[in-house]
Amino acid sequence: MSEAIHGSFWQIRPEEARITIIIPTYNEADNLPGMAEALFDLRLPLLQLIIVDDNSPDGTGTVADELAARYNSTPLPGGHNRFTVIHRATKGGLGTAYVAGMTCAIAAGADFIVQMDADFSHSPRYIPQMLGVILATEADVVIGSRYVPGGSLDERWELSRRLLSWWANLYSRAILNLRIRDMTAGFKMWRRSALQAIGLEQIRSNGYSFQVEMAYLCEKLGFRLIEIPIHFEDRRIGQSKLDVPVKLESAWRTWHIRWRYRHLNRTEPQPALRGTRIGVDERG
Ligand SMILES: Nc1nc2c(ncn2[C@@H]2O[C@H](COP(=O)(O)OP(=O)(O)OP(=O)(O)O)[C@@H](O)[C@H]2O)c(=O)[nH]1
Ligand SMILES: [Mg+2]
Repeated sequence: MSEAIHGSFWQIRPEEARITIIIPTYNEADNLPGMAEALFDLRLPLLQLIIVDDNSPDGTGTVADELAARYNSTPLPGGHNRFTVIHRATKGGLGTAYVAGMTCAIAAGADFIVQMDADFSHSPRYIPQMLGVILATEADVVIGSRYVPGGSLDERWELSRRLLSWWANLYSRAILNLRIRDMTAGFKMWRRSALQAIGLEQIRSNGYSFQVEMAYLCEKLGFRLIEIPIHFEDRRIGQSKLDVPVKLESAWRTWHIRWRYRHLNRTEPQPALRGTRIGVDERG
């Protein structure tokens, strides 16, 4: 962790933050160049990007390698690469891809880690705002939320997708007794220490239930979390990977999470941050 983090971390300026973005990809060759450009255009000079590609049939892995060669021709201070590609042999699911990317980011010394989709549903323009919030509030995790006041969904999202998202949130919040509004949010900024406290090696979710398992651990471990509103856009190009096996895993995994962590008692967040949670009702 950088020297600045050891001191009073609200004195870190955003441009000094070692921030790593993790994007899992499966058939995102058409989205990736534009996404990489948008990310490196943010005024965050120490930003690093990790792509975790599962041997995508559309050649996303090759596109990623070409982009890496281009962006790494101007390395960061200290010789760090801006762009890393993790190649996995087969489609292993979103959750395991994130664990691989996050583990790599922590090992490489990232202070802040962002998880997001490749398809522009999560706009890079929110990243400086998330960073500002995490620096100013001492939050452990900032969630880009569709379901707090001010958050919204693309009008092009079909009714069936809206209902599925609404149901998934209600289902997981009720079974796991959680307060987070957007339980399935895939756009989050983590403080390094929070991911280390979770212990990524214990995560069992393969697919989208990864988001729910991580949200559950955040609340149970008493992390200081803030949901900020985002506008969630429909994917720009390509196909959704939300297939039936992934939906089924999400349904049964919620019960598995409840059973697996049944001995974990809820820890309340530090009093300093009480009342600063956005869109989170303070029950109990
Ligand atoms: N490496 C890897 N990436 C995946 C896998 N499944 C999904 N992804 C990526 O994870 C991100 C989220 O998947 P999406 O298909 O966009 O899922 P979604 O956002 O729920 O659905 P749409 O945006 O409607 O397509 C995207 O960047 C995908 O390419 C996987 O098995 N392995
Ligand atoms: Mg998406």
